[in-house]
Amino acid sequence: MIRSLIKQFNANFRWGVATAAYQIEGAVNEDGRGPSIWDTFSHSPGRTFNRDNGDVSCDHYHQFRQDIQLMAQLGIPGYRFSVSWPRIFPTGKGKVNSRGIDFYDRLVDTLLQANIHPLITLYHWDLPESLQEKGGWMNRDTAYYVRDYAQTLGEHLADRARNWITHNEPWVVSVAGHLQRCHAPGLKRLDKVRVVAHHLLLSHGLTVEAFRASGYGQIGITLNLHPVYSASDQEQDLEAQRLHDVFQNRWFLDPVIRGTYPVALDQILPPISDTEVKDGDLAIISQPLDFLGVNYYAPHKVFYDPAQLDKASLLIREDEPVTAMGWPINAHALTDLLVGIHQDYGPIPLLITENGAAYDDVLEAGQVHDTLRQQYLLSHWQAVRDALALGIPVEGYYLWSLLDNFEWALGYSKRFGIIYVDYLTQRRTIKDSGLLYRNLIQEFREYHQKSF
Ligand code: GCO
Repeated sequence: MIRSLIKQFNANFRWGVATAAYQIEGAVNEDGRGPSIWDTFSHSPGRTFNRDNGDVSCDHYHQFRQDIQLMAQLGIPGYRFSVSWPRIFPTGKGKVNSRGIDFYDRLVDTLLQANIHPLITLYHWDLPESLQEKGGWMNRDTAYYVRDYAQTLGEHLADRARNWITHNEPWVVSVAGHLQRCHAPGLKRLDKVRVVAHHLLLSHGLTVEAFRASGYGQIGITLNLHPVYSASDQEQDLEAQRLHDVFQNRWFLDPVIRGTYPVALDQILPPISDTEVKDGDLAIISQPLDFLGVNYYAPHKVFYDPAQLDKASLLIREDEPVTAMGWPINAHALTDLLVGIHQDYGPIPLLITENGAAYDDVLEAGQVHDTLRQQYLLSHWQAVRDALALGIPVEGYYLWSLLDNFEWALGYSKRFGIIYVDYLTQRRTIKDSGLLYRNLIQEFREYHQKSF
C-alpha cells in the first residue's frame, strides 16, 4: 500500500511534522519571556476547557533535545514550529531579549545536527500582551511591530533557517479571536473584524517585503482552507455555499494572491473604510510568494441559514464519520481543495502545513494503537497523491502534530500527536501512527535512492 503510494511523490517532496510555540513550549516565565494574549486568556475563568493553560504544556522548552531525538528516530526530515514573539520582545517591541533568541538558536542548531530542516512560523497567535493593551490587531502599528520582530529573527536565524511562514490562519485570529470570543483576545467586535484581518495581512506583506530585501530565504503564508459543498442544489443552499466560500477562504486568498478583497465580502461583514485600507496596502499584501501553506482538516457542507452572517450553517449528518473534534472525515475533499486552489489562483506551489486528526487515544502497556488516526492519515496521503497525479504542485506535507499538546480553548482534552504525551510525567510514547509515518518516509527514501 505505502510502496505504491510514494511513487507519485518526487524526490524533493518535503515530509514533516508541525507544532506551535504556545501549544508545546511551557516555561512561560522563563528567560525573560513576557506574557502573551494566550496567557491572559487561558488564565481567565471560563475561557478554556478545565481551565487548562500553556504554563507547562509539553515542557518542550526544556525537552526539545529529546523531542528532536524522537523526530530523528522516526526519520522525519522537516519540522514546522513557531517562535514565541514575547520571548524575543517581551513587550512586543523595543529591546531584544537575547535569551529568547538563544533558545531558537539552540533549537535550529539541534535540528540541523539531526538533519531536520526547519520551517519557521513567525506568528502562531501569541501576541505580546502589552501590544493588546494598545489595541492589538485593531491597531495598525501592530503590523509594523511584526515586521520588526520578524526582521530581528531573520537577522539571527536566516543564515541557517531558510524557510518561513508569516502567519498561521489569520482567519482564525480574526474570527475566533475578535468575533466569536472563543480564542484570545476573546473579543466580539463585528465593527472591527475586517480591520483586524487587514492588519494581519498588512503585517504579512510588510514581512515578505523585508525578507525579500534581506534575502532571508523562502517565505509564504498559511491559511486554513475548507472546500465548501452545498447541502443541495437548491438556489438558497448554493447561495450559502458561495458566501461561505467567500467568508471562509477567499477573504484571505484574494488579497494575498490577487491583491483585492472579494466584492461579496460586503454582503457578509460591515464594510471597511478607505482610511483603514490605505492606498498601496493591497500591493504590499499581494507580493509574490514562494508557496502557499494550506492547513486542511475537514470540508464544510453548508445549508442556507439566514441567521448567519454568511447565510450558511454546517451540515454534519449523524451517521457521518467524524474525528474527536467532531470534524467530518473526507480525504477526497483535500484533493478537491488542492485542485480548486490551483485552478482559481494559478501555479503557486502549495505546501500542506497542517493535516491530522484528534482521537481519544489510550496508552496501554507502553503502546497507543491509534488505528483511526492511521486510517485518516493514509487516506489523506492518498488524496495528496491524487492531486500530484493531476499535476497540482504540492511540495510538502507537515503532519499536525508531532506531540499531543494544548489545543487552545479545548485545552488538553484533544490529542492530535503521533507521539503521546503523559502530562503528569512528561513521558513521550510513539503512537502506531508515528510508526506508520516512519515507514512511509523510509519507503519514500528507499524508493528515491533506488531511482537515482
Ligand atoms: C489550528 C492551528 C493548530 C491547531 C490544529 C488543530 O489550525 O487551529 O494551526 O494550532 O492545534 O489546527 O485544531
